[in-house]
Amino acid sequence: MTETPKVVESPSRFAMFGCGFWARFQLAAWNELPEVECVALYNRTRSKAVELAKEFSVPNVYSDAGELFRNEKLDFVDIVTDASTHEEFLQFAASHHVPAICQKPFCLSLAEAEKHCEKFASAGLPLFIHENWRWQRPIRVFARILRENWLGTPFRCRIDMITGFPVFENQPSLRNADKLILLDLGTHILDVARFLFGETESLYCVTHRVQAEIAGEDAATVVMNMNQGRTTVVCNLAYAGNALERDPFPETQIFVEADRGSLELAPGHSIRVTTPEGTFSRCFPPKMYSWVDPAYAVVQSSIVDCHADLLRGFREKDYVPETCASDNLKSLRLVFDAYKSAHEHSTIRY
Ligand code: 89V
Repeated sequence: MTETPKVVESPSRFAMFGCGFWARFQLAAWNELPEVECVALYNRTRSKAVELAKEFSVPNVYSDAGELFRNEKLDFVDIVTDASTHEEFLQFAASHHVPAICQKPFCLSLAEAEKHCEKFASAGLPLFIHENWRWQRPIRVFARILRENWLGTPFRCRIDMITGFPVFENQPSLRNADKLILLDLGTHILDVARFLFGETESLYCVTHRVQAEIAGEDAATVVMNMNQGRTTVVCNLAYAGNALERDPFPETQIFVEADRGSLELAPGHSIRVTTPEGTFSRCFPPKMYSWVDPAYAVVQSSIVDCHADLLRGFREKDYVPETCASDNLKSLRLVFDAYKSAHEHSTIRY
């Protein structure tokens, strides 16, 4: 599937669909970028859109998506609703010939995601996925060090995101999600694994539900063979880290062992390079925008850099953003294959 010609010129007028927990941060992050204007907000419950529109001076509010598309002149849409409604809004965007950004997880099945990729590509419309985790500052630095090859060939990597943070308080729908941690967090972490090591040769996954009162799995371990068979990558995910001495939320911890040394992303955004000569370490904290919640900073700040990359994808003719839909499809495939592996106790080979 090839990426598509660009249709957006700056300044860019967009509408946002969804006014839940993430919408406020999404809008604040758009405000950090020049010549982007949110001209309309949609929410099923109109009052929530009215409230957010007032806070961000957005001129128009809708609870009818068809009406919004008929009335507004848009350069793109930003879909921030939960994944169960992505289908509906992507259909609207495609039929009105409007480029789209869709929040992760892109879709609730791979077939659905593939269908949208094909539909947008054949209409010559850009479709990008808002996958921000790989845009976290410490993860960008980590990837750069790995690529600069200070450490030789990696043979093992552990990526941990284990927390007891009350994620259901901010995002109550996650409590009822029958697919939970792999779809909500695994989309991010498996995408980071691809960002660091490229494509996967095989995958095995085990899942658990630790908290009895939720619908889905809240712990998962995914073991992958990556980097052309050279590196075993283990992703440990849990929203049920109930006995942690220090809860690292929302920091990802990464440890890479290579033939000439090791590289660690440790709590406090500390990057530590260890070779036979000793350990070199430095902290790479996120940029603290006025609107970020300090308890969520490294994640929320990364939204700005993710937006900037997607915007560049709309504005520059030959630029394909890192998290365009056809690339994100590869991360999403790992998520659904992880469910398959856990269900069948089987190894998935590519
Ligand atoms: O960023 C996310 O996708 C959220 C999390 C709880 C990890 O912040 O769901």
